[in-house]
Amino acid sequence: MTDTTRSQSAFARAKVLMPGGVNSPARACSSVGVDPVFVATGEGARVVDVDGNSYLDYICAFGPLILGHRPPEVVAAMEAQLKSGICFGAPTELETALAQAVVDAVPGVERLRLVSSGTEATMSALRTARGFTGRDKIIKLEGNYHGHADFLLVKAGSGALTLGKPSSGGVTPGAATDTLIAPHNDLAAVRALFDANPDEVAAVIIEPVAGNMGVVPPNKGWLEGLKELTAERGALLIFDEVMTGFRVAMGCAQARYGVTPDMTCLGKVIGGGMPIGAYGGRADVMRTVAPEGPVYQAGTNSGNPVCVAAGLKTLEILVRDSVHDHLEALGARLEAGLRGALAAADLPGTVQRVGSMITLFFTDHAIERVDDVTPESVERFGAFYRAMRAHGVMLPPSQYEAWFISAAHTEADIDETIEAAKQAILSLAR
Ligand code: KE4
Repeated sequence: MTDTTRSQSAFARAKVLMPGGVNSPARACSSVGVDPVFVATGEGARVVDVDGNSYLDYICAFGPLILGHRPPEVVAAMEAQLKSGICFGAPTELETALAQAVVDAVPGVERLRLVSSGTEATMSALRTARGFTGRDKIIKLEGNYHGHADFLLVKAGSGALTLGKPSSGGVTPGAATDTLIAPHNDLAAVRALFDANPDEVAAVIIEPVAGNMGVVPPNKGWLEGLKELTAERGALLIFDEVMTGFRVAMGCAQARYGVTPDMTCLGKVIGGGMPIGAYGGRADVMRTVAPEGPVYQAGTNSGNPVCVAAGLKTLEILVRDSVHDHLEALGARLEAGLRGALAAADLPGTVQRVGSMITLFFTDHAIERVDDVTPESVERFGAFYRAMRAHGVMLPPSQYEAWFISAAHTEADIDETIEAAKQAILSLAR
């Protein structure tokens, strides 16, 4: 039995001061029937908790740590920047360099604005789309999570779904009134919303590979159909690539699937673990953003040089070391191992993966939309999570999250994970 004495007292103290003892509900472990452990250090593919227990880490900070914990060259780049300054409230050439790297890599981004989180990126992209089109309504897909802006916390995924509150308290009817919802992977339903709201929809925002209801790849024709439909109806197509950006390919999901959106939201990987976000797209659309245009958006830490230095070095390493090829191989190895573990235990399960994002669902059917996830799967995932943590493997604590593999993971780590999964799944099958 893993000793978690110090984590338990740390959790007790934290809960006095912070709601749920966490600074993000996604960390609360509320749906997996166990308390969170408090992390002391991270190195490479591993984290160590305050009781000294070591775990192979597949949270990877929910995506940013594509190179693993404390990659030496990224840490060195941050330390070097610190010798010049932390933040200035004035432009730096570093920001221009990161903007150039994103524009060079991402098909749909001609110009962009750096911000400090994925929430800021999506919120600002949608304000820009509304300013550019002069239209009020937006379409989002059920189970997609785009951060916690009021009008996006409607049928949201990730922690909102995990807590069973996909539409948040405190969001007024007025705030959500222009947010239209369709089931994910359902083009007819999106078309029907356009038909019912002619010339009123500013944008469709979508996770091109959904990661916030677990990993749900796009059905054949889904992305292409949305591109065609939005163009036909005068709306903008926004890919929320906060999670998939530079994770599933250097050109993001839009390059992997060959569908170029009008706008793109980024975060996570482009900050190398530091707070960051970005929104960008067609040059004509981005001219709508202040100070060039009427859509206001600002931020004290936007383009923070230390964050940008970490992100720039991360993107450089992704290319130099062909990291995505390595991640694809590790992802395929883990996927095959999990499928083998389910078959050996004769337990129903579905493994869904895109590159180094992967989720094991305890269902006997594929997951194409959020309603395909069953209460039994959520329950069984909780038991699986607890068993895996007991075997020294740290998964994101929800059936509705993606697991992330980093460049620091090795084949041996993957094989150790598969062995742990075999034991965990066998314990479920009993
Ligand atoms: P942040 O505001 O958390 O930086 O980004 C919001 C966001 C936007 N779009 C997508 C596709 C996202 O996945 C996210 C954030 N992802 C969650 C994990 N599923 C972050 C973890 C958390 O909320 O603590």
